Amino acid sequence: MVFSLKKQTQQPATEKQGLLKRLALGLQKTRARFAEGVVNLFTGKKVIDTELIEELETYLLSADIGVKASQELMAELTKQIHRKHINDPALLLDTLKSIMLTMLKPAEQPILIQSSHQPFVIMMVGVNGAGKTTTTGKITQYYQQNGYQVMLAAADTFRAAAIEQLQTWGKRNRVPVIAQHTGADSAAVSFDALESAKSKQLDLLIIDTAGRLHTQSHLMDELKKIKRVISKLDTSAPHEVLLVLDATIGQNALQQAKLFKEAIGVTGLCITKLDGTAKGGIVFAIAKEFNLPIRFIGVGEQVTDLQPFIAEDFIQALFATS
Ligand SMILES: Nc1nc2c(ncn2[C@@H]2O[C@H](COP(=O)(O)OP(=O)(O)OP(=O)(O)O)[C@@H](O)[C@H]2O)c(=O)[nH]1
Ligand SMILES: [Mg+2]
Repeated sequence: MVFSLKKQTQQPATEKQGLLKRLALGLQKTRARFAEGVVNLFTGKKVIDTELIEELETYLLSADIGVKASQELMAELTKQIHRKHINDPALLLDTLKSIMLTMLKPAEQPILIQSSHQPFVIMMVGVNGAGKTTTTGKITQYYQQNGYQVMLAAADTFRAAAIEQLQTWGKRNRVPVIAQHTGADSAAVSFDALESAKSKQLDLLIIDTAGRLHTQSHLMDELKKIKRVISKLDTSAPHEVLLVLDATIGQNALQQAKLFKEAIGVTGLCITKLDGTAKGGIVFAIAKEFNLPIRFIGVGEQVTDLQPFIAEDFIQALFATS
């Protein structure tokens, strides 16, 4: 049986409104640089001419949407202008939004937690400071609220502070954290955690790993070792390798995603710190360049600032008017 959320509860409208508000707040910087400029451009011009098209492209690039995604958006927009005989710039906005939505939609794929995997194992990976541990904590709460029993594994054994940071999240959410001493073998910690989660029949095990550069091959090998060792207990584990990408690095995120994907087989992405950047357009570049689901996005420090990626909500928040 496959289900995305255990408790199939209807999300109350007020809660949904609250999340949309947080999302809009989190995308403020990208909206200020990009969306507001585009809206002004479309409402301020009388005709659709080359100048307008060029200005639009500049806005797209300034938000780090990237060359490939910008070109595709522009080509599709030009096509629709001709096909639908649009000659009023004010009518372009809805067309642009719907083209953007089409680009993002394939990346909207929540993690499908399968009850046949007990536990379902998520492994968090990414460079230093991308937001892996914080995201682990927030995801824990998200899944708990949806009826799952969660366990955490402190496989970042480099620093004592890293273990403590995860333990704090564990205490906060009242979930067990399997940890060893600093310098312990991260694969051994992960193995122990999976064994324990299995015996306790928990639903979800999240393994927090140490930050590493995609160029450090010995550290990438360590991730491969974790995968190899836990697969001895469950041949299908890990069921999700979630790459956490920091949005503030803009286009560099593309290179990170490419190399992590090649090295260890990433199955999903989480894009954090969208609140700290005007480069939120990177979400489009990532959706365009990679055939990878964007599972979650982070738009702030609070727990509700980590949200499942929903393409419609993202566009709505990006162009929110107040
Ligand atoms: N503003 C903002 N800050 C975030 C977001 N996600 C994470 N952070 C912050 O980013 C910083 C680094 O987060 P960590 O979770 O410790 O990052 P990490 O990837 O585990 O780092 P290492 O373990 O050192 O590799 C923390 O101060 C987080 O609060 C986000 O969506 N928005
Ligand atoms: Mg960490």
